[in-house]
Amino acid sequence: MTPLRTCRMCQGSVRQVLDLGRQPSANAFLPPAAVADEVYFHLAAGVCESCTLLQLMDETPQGLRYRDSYRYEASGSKGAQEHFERVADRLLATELTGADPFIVEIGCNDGVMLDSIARAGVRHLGIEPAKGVADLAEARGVTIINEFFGHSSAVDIRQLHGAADVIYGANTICSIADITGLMRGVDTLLSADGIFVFEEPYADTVVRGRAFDQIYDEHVFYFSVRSVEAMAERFGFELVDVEHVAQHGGELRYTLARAGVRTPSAAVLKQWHAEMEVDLTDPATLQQWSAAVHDTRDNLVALLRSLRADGRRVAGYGAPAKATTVTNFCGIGPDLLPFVCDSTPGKQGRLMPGSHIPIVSPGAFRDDYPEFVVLFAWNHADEIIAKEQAFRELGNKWIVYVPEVRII
Ligand code: DWN
Ligand code: ZN
Repeated sequence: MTPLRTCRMCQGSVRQVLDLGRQPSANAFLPPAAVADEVYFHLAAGVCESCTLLQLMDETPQGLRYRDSYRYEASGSKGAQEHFERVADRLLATELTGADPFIVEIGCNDGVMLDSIARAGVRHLGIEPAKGVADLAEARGVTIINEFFGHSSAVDIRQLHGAADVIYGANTICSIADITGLMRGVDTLLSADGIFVFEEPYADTVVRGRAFDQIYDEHVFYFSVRSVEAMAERFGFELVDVEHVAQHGGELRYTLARAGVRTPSAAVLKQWHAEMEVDLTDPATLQQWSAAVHDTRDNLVALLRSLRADGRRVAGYGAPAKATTVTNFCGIGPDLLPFVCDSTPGKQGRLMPGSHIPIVSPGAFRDDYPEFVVLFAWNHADEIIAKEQAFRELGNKWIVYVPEVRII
């Protein structure tokens, strides 16, 4: 029988559509001496038959996800730095223009976006539950509080700082399982004509784009225009703009305002029609998705096994959260990939969650190039391939697996 759960947003019935098996918390990069602290859960995605929201069937507690072992630094790529600078510049030019504007970022990570806001002298507050990255944000001069966002924190912030003109989140709103607490918090904190802007993994990229590795414990939801419209309406808001973003393989940026306050852009209706045409809730589409994801697993494992059997030297590049899903779903451990390299200092010397593949620095990778490298950070492919030109010039090859397994 297909497993079911109650929708976290509308209390409708969520039907399981993809099972990715036993998985650890995706960003829990433990040192070798602490592997006994690894906590596992069941990773599976389902679709709500009422509001269409794609979501996890089970979740890990928030407190467990953002422990000291949380090592992701949002400023870790040139592409991300430029992207967040553009976001800040636009908000400064279009929204933060009043006498004393105020912006709040939910999950500001290492402050990569708020850094530009702080340098412009604009009042801001970052809310970041992961202590390690919150400290990095503070060190670069960003004002932060080290906690989770919810209704009670919104009440406190409003009392201390007043209403926010902009509430912003990037890849963080999808991780707040308590949608009611989130939206009540936004309602409390946002000014009468303010906007709530959030950019998040797009259900269409995950399903039809086959980016199944976006599914991990941090991402409780995979939004779409249809599900965000349902969410907005439920809490007295309206979706007034939608834009495509390409930092993590294909996200959507949603702008919500209080219902009736702003005129929705033409992009909202256009994207809504596009979604109706492909219908991501169609059981046949979802079955094909699950079959394609299992094919990817079989093809990737077969390729790595045959390379190893031929005595080829193989490794991984990047230890993103996405790689946790792939390695654990595929059963890829140090026998198939002896190491991965990653530029994040806080991940080096630690182990990939669950698979326990050691993480080394890119310098160690360059010292002795492997012949084949699985590009786990495939969303940064252009930047990485350009940076590692010498690797390819020597005849070595990259392996990618989204949308399907290929050697490039
Ligand atoms: O949604 C989320 C996004 C925003 O960030 C979070 N839940 C967690 C995280 O996801 P991710 O870990 O999949 O993000 P990235 O940006 O795809 O991670 C890339 C990884 O690759 C980082 O660990 C840094 C590393 N990297 C590298 O070693 N060399 C990246 C580049 C560009 C490089 O040149
Ligand atoms: Zn629902």
